[in-house]
Amino acid sequence: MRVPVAIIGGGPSGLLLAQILHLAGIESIVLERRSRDHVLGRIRAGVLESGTQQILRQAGIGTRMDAQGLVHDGFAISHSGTINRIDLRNLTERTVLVYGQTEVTKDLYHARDSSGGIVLHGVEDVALHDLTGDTPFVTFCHDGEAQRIECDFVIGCDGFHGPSRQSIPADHRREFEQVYPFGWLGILSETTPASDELIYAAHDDGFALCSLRSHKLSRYYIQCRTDERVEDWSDARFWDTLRMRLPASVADRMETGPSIEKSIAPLRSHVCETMRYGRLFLAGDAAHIVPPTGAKGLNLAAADIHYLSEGLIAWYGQNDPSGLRTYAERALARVWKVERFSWWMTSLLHRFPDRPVFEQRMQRAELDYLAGSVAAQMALAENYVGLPY
Ligand code: RFL
Ligand code: PHB
Repeated sequence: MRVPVAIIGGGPSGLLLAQILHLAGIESIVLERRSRDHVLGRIRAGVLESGTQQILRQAGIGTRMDAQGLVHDGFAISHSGTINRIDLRNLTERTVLVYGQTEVTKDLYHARDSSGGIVLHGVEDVALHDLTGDTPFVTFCHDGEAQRIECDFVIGCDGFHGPSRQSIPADHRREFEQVYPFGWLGILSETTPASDELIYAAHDDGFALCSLRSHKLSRYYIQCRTDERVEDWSDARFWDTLRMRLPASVADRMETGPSIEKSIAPLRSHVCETMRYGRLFLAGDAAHIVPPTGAKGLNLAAADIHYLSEGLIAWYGQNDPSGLRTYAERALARVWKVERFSWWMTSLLHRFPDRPVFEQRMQRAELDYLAGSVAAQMALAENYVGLPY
């Protein structure tokens, strides 16, 4: 089988690229290890920058997002019994949209089905070959049969654990990583959200976040230890810990109920340089991970796909290789800025187990400074709504 573009991974990065290429008349195939139900069952990101919304609209999948997404003009940061609002709209004249990754992925699958594009689910043993030649190929197993796809380009959209990044020889890539000494325990519950806007709470006991998916569906996170298991956390224990970490005015009127999903995510920062090797291009979590505190992972994945699709469209449309040649450089320039912001927000709001007392005081001083300085709030807000393209 031969297809112009072989995409490994059917998460948001892979599906978005397939959709944009389809609109430009470029055929692709998406190879996904998991079932569609599994991909759609993963509860992840919730906040879309305005630039990401624009990319999704241009890709023709903005209708449901615009109808059902919740526009957020600001969010709150609480610490030491105080709550301070970051007024995104006033500070930046921009806003963010609360619309779950699950919904974005659903919209992308729907578009893929409507266009008759192929997503092969349940593929195993994906391997990438001849990446520095003119006709790379991908081998894999599907329905018990060995298969081979020849293509012009292989796009690695297979997340942090996928095989694409590892296919770049070690002496051609440099990886930068920081693993944080805590994770996030998240739950979804059919309860009225504690607040119309997100609340990021820094507390001596640990970080907490109140988020939502709709007026009836709440998403909450609490910082937990990396060695903890979901089974150790009953719903009652989760709610007690969450309430303790929130300002009393919020905790006292909070609706609680059974969780319908509960999971623990480790936190890491990771960047792979380069994002290109011959005819292999990496995008999204395959190339970089940010801790979720700044709500940036999905947005950064959409930015990669924006740059990469421009390069591929110029290659096929005008025989112009410049976009592909500069892809890694362009994408990484944004990646590092977003890594910095996500790392900063994580450091500001979490309790680090071994942080020296002096640094704990620095953290508190920074939170106080942020609460009282429009300039500091502006720096936070312009990153949160998304750096310009
Ligand atoms: P994904 O979503 O991991 O998809 C990769 C796909 O590749 C498949 N795959 C393979 N397929 C074939 N063969 C193999 N050998 C394969 N190995 C893997 C996988 O099954 C999967 O389907 O990466 P992608 O597409 O780059 O998308 C990235 C985003 O999913 C991620 O950055 C965000 O979810 C991060 N994130 C957030 N991002 C935001 O922008 N805003 C947020 O508010 C936000 N909150 C979050 C988050 C991530 C979280 N977790 C669980 C890490 C909150 C959390 C808790
Ligand atoms: C979410 O709603 O899942 C969410 C929101 C904001 C974040 C991270 C996750 O920073």
